[in-house]
Order: sequence, then structure tokens, then C-alpha cells
Amino acid sequence: MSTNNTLIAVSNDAPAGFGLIDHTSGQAAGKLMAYRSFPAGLSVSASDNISWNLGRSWSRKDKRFMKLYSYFRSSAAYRVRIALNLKGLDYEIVPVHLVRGGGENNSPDYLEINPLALVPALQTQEGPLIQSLAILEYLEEVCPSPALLPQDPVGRARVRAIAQTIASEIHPLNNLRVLDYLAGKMGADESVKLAWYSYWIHDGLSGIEKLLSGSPATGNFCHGDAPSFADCCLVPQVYNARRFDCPLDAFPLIRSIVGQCETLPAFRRAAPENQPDAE
Ligand SMILES: N[C@@H](CCC(=O)N[C@@H](CS)C(=O)NCC(=O)O)C(=O)O
Repeated sequence: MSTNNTLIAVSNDAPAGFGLIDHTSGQAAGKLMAYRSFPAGLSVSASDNISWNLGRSWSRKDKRFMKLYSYFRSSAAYRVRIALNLKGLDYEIVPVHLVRGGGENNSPDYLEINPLALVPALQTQEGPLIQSLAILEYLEEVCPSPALLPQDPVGRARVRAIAQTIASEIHPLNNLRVLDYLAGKMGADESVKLAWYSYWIHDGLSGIEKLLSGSPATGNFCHGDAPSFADCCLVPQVYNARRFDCPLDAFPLIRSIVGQCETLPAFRRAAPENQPDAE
């Protein structure tokens, strides 16, 4: 596959310091990780080993490049972990415990990264990015392949609508701070809290099941036969539902799509139980 004028983040095994690509041979160490637009005149092959140092090197060795502030059970962080894995990007997990000591997300150090005291945050060379859907959009722009949005505008709108339905209509109602407020300030006991949780999961996933079953665009995944932003959001939401024993019998299509996603290593590696901070 020849990819004219396209290049490349970097490099698993690059030697210390990155040399410029030899434009004639295309030789350097490493493996294709991501694409960036590149000045005209360069032609490289996706199978070439390349590293890149034009002032904005991306390196697997240089873990300062991308750090994901994450909590293993955070479904918003889980979305980003899936997208990073699907795109084959390397990153370092920085665990932020949401419960211990009143929540490390409330520490002054973390508030410098995300003043909203929420995970995830993605630290890039350009600074920290927050809000999982904004981070997904960023990743799609800096690393368009493999695409997590369809090519056509209607398809893109549909995928974003499913992702936003999960991220905006379901997840915020069941976030930790909301549950803590219910229990603390509103005096809800554990059973009321669980009833609240289950109700909003059921209500939200009912809507998603309708969106999926009512559209010929649904395939093995939420949109067609490849994973998209929608699947990055659906799988963590279903993980939350299972964690709190919310019944999923009424959602056969959701269960089938999640099953399909879970066959992919990118999804499995992103799962809470496979995180370095899993408990
Ligand atoms: N809209 C945000 C939501 C982020 C969010 O709510 N994160 C949760 C974990 S899933 C969190 O940090 N909760 C801490 C808290 O509620 O105090 C996003 O998509 O990034």
C-alpha cells in the first residue's frame, strides 16, 4: 500500500533519538502507528519502518507523548482506551482513583490537568485534552486510520448521535457524583440508589436498542461491520449495566453487538479488569 504524502507517528524499536527519514530508501526503525499530513514529495509505504523527527516526534519510547488519566471502572475513560487501542496508538495509563481519599480526581495536581475533576484526560504534546467524545474526535483527526467514523456525513451524524445518546443521556445520570449526592444530600439508601441506576440504564438502553433495530445501517457493529465511536461508548455502558446487575434481556441487538466487540483484542485490552489499576 503506497501512502503518498502521508506520515507517520513512530516507532516501537527506534534507536535513541530519531533520525529523519531517508527519503530515498524510507529506512528507519519502527512500526507504523499513526498518520499525519506531510509535505508533498514524500512517498512511503505503510509496511516501511519509519521514524519521524520533524519537531513533533511521536514515539513509543517517549511515553511522555500520550498519557491517559484513567480509572479502571470509569466508563468514559474506557471509551478512550478502546479508541486508542483500535487505532494502535501507544499510551501510558496514569491511574486516578475516584474513591480513595475522597477521590484523587479532586487533588490539586489533577485539577491542573482537568479543572472539572473528571476522568479521562489525555495528556498530549500540545497539552491535556478532556471530555471523552472530544478526545475521540481528536484521535480521529490525528490518526484517521483505522476510521472510527464512517465516510458519509449521514453515517457520521448517526454514529455521533448514538455515541452522544450514551454519553449525554445515560451516563451523566449515573455518574459517581450524582450517586454520591443522592446518597449523601438526598438520603437515598442503597436500594433507592440501585433503583435509580437501573431505571436510567433501562430507559437509555431501550432508546439505543430502538435506534439500532430501526436502522438498516446497523450491522455486526452499531454502524455497519466495523467498530465506531458508537461501539466505543456502548461497550462501557453495558459493562456498567452488568456491574450493577441491570437486566439486558430486552436488548438482544445490543448484546449481540457487544459480544462482537468483545471478540476484538482492542476492546478486551481496554476492559476494566485488564487495567493496571484494576482491583
Ligand atoms: N462527559 C465526561 C464525563 C466524565 C465522567 O463523568 N467521568 C467520571 C468517571 S466515568 C468521573 O470522573 N467521575 C468522578 C465523579 O463523579 O466525581 C466525559 O465524557 O469525559
